Amino acid sequence: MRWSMPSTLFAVAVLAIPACKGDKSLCDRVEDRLRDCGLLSEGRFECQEFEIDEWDCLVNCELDATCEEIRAIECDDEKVASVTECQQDCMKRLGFTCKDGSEVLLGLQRCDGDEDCDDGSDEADCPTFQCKDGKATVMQYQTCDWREDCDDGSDEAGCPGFVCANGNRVTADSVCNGRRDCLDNSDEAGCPVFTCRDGKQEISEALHCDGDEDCDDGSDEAGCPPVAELVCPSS
Ligand SMILES: [Ca+2]
Ligand SMILES: [Ca+2]
Ligand SMILES: [Ca+2]
Ligand SMILES: [Ca+2]
Repeated sequence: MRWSMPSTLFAVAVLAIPACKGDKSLCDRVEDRLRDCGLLSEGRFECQEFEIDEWDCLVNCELDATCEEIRAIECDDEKVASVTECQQDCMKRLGFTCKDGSEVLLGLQRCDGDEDCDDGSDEADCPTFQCKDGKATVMQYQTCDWREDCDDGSDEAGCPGFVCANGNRVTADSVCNGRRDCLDNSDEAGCPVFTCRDGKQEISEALHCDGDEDCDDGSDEAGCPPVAELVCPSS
């Protein structure tokens, strides 16, 4: 059986993922666990969250493991039976098993318009969306995919994201990220700024301590905490 995702804690930070559970975010819990086990260097833990139930479940399996087991997985790329079993259970419960039983996919790979199963069963019997004007029916996965598939554009109406001043839509995380995502730059309007050491140049606060020098004098990266890295004992 094949699995379609890597599943190590540190990959969370690199791949950028999951949802919140309880008071602490998954990223915080991953950071705490890696630190408790002495597997993380000092510094800012770079980790981004987004919501995939399976990922949350997969990571939790590893969070429950002992430090020794986590070290084996993260540093030595070893499989730990109890963690693997737990993760296979996550995929069975939350994922989609191809009809021919050959593969288990992430739930979001079901009806996403790409055939991921060899037998194409992940794209069979998928829901459709009726355009508001009643003229056409498109696939559900074509709603909120940033392309107008209905003549009246109703498949893209009311979708999440930020609507630019010119009416275009960009993802919610485009707002105040220091990059121009709307052609009219309205996604960066009124965002906090960082003043470079020369006192003249201003850049987006989002670019302060982001690892790249954006001020001409590089002062936006001066005195920033280092980025935490995975530490593997040499023994
Ligand atoms: Ca698919
Ligand atoms: Ca669309
Ligand atoms: Ca932006
Ligand atoms: Ca910077």
